[in-house]
Amino acid sequence: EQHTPNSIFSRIPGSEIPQHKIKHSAKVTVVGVGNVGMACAQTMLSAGLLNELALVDVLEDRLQGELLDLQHSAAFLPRVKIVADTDYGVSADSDICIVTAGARQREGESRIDLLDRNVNLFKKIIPELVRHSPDTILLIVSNPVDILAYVSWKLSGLPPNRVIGSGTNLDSSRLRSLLADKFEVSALNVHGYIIGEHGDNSVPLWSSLSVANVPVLNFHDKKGVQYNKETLEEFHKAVVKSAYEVIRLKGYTSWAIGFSVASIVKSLLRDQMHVHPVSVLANSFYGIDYDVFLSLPAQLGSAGVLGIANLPITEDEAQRLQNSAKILRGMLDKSKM
Ligand code: 6V0
Repeated sequence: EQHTPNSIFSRIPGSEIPQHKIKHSAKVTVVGVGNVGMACAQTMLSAGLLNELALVDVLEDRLQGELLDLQHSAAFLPRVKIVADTDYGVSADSDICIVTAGARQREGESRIDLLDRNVNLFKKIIPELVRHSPDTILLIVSNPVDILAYVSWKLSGLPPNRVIGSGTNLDSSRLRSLLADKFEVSALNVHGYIIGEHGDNSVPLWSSLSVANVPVLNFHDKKGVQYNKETLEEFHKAVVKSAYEVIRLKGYTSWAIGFSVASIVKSLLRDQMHVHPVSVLANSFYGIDYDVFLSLPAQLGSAGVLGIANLPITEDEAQRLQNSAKILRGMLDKSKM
């Protein structure tokens, strides 16, 4: 496979030749009907993206309660078939399977122990999903999302274009909304990516950040504040802190991740070819030469990941990205995969 860094997009080696299918009927499964799973379901339903929604969880009562509650909204939504079961048969023939199931961190539990518990859950969940929907795209949301996306790729046997983690799509949106406030402009006109690991070790790309195509680095805002690297790093810190702040205040995060997932689902189902920073198999991109999942600017369509944008990034940004990759690979090597 030809990997040409001087083209705008390159396909992930090992991915399928994309078929651009217009789907007339879209089925999505959500595994895990907790705060995040239900925010995803609600946002996708409100956006009118689905013809069928399947919910799967291990908690029978919660599942049936959420099913009834959603079904009672029928008079306010386009017609959607909604089904729910603890049995994965209900997920059959899904175009996309979203996994938000997860164990929560116990007091005193290390990240790696939590990871091993989640890996054990995924060993049951992923093969079941793929058995019932061999043509599906997996969209992983559970944390640590980059690690679990890699685990899902391995467990599923799917080509890499059909395994995606929600990654830094959310972190990037948080950054864009902060800057939109400062520059008094729509967040849609703030163009920029946070890539790498979702969360604390994510990598902001200041060199390509722009507002309405004006590069932000070294420009001034209305109050005369110059946006140098140091100022911008404060924004990155605020982005990282904001997730903890939401959890401190309301106990979990849900709405923004719900909208983030719905935006990814829209690009996939409607073959939008839109670029999202999401977690993908990063081997052969940006100097990473081993298997690891982390967020890169990825073009998404009905075939999943169509290509990775070959953004020119600085030495420093590349270094941070490669460090992020090393940390993730180290966690994978330590886990009982
Ligand atoms: P939650 O409210 O505890 O929901 C988790 C759900 O998973 C519960 O309903 C469980 O019953 C269910 N579950 C557990 N085990 C299984 C299983 N084996 N099969 C099916 N269902 C199961 O958690 P919440 O919804 O708040 O968070 C879910 C996950 O999303 C966590 O891992 C979070 O860390 C992660 N998030 C990821 C984000 C991202 O940006 N990637 C953002 C927010 C949260």
